[in-house]
Amino acid sequence: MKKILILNGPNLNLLGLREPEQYGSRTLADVEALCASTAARLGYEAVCFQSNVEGLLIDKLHEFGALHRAGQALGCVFNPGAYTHTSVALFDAIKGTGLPVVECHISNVHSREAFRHHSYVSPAATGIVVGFGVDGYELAIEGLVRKHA
Ligand code: CA2
Repeated sequence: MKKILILNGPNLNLLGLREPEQYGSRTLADVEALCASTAARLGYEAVCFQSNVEGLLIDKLHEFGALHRAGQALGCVFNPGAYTHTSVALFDAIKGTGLPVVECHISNVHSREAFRHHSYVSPAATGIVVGFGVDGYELAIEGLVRKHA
């Protein structure tokens, strides 16, 4: 069964524990369970990874880039958290691996502070899902499968 990487960046381990008005009440474990069941329904295996360390996110993109080239991974749903707005290194990693990446944000970043309006990741992404809450992860998996299966 082909894999789909569900990659979450800094502070997303706090989901459901703080700021429920912004990010809802579901935890990261809930998000990962939703992704696992969505992927399974579509015939894929979700592999979930969260890190607060930029380099570990890059290493995971490299690992799945290699799996993608070997025909063992379809792509990635990636919420880069605040690194979205700062990280040229994540842009380079996505471009460099050729892994299809759907960028996913729980909140509508465009209705928030100006510093959240720019994404270094978006130009390298195959698609973007923004502002649908945690349900956006399900939409992102479905979009990845429709576009790349
Ligand atoms: O809306 C999103 O998914 C974000 O990627 C979330 C990031 C934020 O920096 C981006 O601009 C938009 C923040 C993730 C932190 O999540 C927390 C969850 C609960 C409590 C505190 C932080």
